Amino acid sequence: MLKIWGRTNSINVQKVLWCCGELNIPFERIDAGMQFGVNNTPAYKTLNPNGLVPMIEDDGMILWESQAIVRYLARKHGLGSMCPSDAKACADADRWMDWNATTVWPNLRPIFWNLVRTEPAKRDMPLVETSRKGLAASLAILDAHMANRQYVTGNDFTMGDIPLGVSIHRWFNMDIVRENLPNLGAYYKRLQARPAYAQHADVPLT
Ligand SMILES: N[C@@H](CCC(=O)N[C@@H](CS)C(=O)NCC(=O)O)C(=O)O
Repeated sequence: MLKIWGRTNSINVQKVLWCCGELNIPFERIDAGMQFGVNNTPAYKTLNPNGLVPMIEDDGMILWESQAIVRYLARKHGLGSMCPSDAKACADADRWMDWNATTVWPNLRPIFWNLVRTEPAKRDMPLVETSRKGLAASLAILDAHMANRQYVTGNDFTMGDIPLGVSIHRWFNMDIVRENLPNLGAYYKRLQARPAYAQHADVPLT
């Protein structure tokens, strides 16, 4: 059975858990990271020298990097649906996954870490505000894109929605000023109606 190492409150682990839920892939999960440790043990670092979660073991293969894991599982279990079989449609999903990692996440991460995982007296609020503005500018691009589609690549759910889905959940649930992005709000509601998203991604921020 697929084995997943990672704590359930990690944004990168949530991508993998949600993906498994969408594809009905049975898995065994081992708590690892932060208070659980495990990821810093020599045994773990032999498998993943970065000492980070998530990591999976599937049919004897070890794989780390959340988006590589999502792409692998989607291709293996959801070719033609979660992983579009058409090269152009697949590139479109890939593009939004990369855009999330390179454009959304660098601004989202400092807001999340300061507001959710740092005690008030130690928060870097000027950084939170700069990042919040940068994030809002990126999400305005996504909002405009979502004006005439159900999911990020069109009217079907694909792996392209997974990294964006976990990011927008944080944006909608952090204690920040949010610009009015109605198409993004509708997209979030659509994702919330998916049982696997509700179970693994749309959960309290900790
Ligand atoms: N690029 C990696 C980043 C992995 C990463 O930063 N994981 C964090 C959790 S989101 C981690 O392992 N932090 C250390 C810990 O939990 O102890 C991926 O997408 O998988």
